[in-house]
Amino acid sequence: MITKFQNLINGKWVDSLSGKTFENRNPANWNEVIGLFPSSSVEDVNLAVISARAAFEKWRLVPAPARGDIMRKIGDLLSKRKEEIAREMTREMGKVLTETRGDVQEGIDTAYYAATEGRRLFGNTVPSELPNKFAMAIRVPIGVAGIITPWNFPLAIPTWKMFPAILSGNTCVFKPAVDTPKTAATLVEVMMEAGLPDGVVNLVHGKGSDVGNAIVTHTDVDLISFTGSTGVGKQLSKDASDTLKRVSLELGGKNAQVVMDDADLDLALEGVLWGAFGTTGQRCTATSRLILHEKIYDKFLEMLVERTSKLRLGDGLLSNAEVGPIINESQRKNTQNYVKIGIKEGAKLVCGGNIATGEELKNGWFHEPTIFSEVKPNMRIATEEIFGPVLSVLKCNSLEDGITLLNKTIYGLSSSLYTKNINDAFKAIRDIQAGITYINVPTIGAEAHMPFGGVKQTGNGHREGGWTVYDFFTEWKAIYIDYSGKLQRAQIDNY
Ligand code: UN1
Repeated sequence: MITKFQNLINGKWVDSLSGKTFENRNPANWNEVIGLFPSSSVEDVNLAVISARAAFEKWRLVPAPARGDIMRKIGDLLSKRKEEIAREMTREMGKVLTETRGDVQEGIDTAYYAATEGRRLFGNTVPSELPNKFAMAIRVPIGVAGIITPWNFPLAIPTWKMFPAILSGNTCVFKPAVDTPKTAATLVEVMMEAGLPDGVVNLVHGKGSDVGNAIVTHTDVDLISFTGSTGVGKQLSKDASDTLKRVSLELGGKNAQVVMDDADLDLALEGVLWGAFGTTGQRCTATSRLILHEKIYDKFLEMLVERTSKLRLGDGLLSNAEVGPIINESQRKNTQNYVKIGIKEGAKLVCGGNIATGEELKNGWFHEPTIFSEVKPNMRIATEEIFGPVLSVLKCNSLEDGITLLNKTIYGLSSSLYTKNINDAFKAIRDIQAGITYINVPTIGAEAHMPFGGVKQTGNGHREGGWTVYDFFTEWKAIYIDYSGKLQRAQIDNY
């Protein structure tokens, strides 16, 4: 018996109006169906937006500390259910259990941060230029937020967006990726159980071309927060411009780790293994390029290939698995395609490169962790986001050269430098073009209370995480109160 899931609109679980559904399968074993989910369309989105708009008129009046109390309960409930949600997430999208536990933890951290922000949401008071006049600026909620999220962090990323949105007094229409609808349903269930009023969060399952597009172009949706590919982000930005929505885009990356000749090589090795092959390379923060100083190039490459070839592929629920499957067939094809491109471009395939075989792997979308050496900066495998377990290795001859190579990309999300030289570290912090720079840390592992986002074509200037995301989900209102009892004209009566 296959479980059938529903949308959540105005606090009620409902089918899509068309009654159509889509299937969700386990990427480690495609014979296992996780469930059937509504294949929704524009009419379902319209109902969700009506619900969110009506809820907004009440929710915006709830004091922010009281909204924060609900966030705290959400954090408590997620903590209680952490293990269960992590297991279900691994079954749904494949990454290994230690990582899905981390994903849930990131959601818990975000909930507790939001809870405390309910007692901050600081504004500013400033002196007026006129006597007996008071000036302040406060943050106000904006309205209905469209939340469109990817499958690689099926719990954490929706919480990065929805918790600050809701804490700030907005309401949400949430469209999760079609590969991870179950985790999204669990998250929304937890949010409702914690006491959110009906309509504050609405969940609409379905494709980006149907549901996503309907949200983006809807005249009564005020803002969009999207994480996904740069291609989709660019189109989304155009589609949203007709209604002049505020849009936050978190897009692609081609993140590099630079290893200098003075680095602790064992540490740098652990870093790149985790950065490149954690989440099977499917993070926007994944290490996709490794830039090695020429003096340690051969030695480090040898160490890396030896360790990478021993990484254990497997169902993420098994305790010995280190690398799970790729999310789906088309992403695995995409990875295979880049392997072909790399070979054709003349890079040297030194590890992996194939679809994984083996009895326990044969029904999943597994792919060997793959390394190319002798990669040149202009090759497609050095410039395009692959979003799979493929690492391109380049050579540099100095810190400056390493940073120039690192910056040679249209993206700018995460970056990493391994060195023991403090002067080099600070020069790199100054000159690397990225939203996140790690020193002696891999390119992955951002913490929930820090700004998260990138420069160049990784985004459009907004940040998620910490205090910075609240700038996106609130509008500034400037307030003047004159208690002089007479008309005082700014810029005129005082000069
Ligand atoms: C993503 O890849 O989209 O920094 C998010 C990290 C995680 C978040 C990644 N905390 O790798």
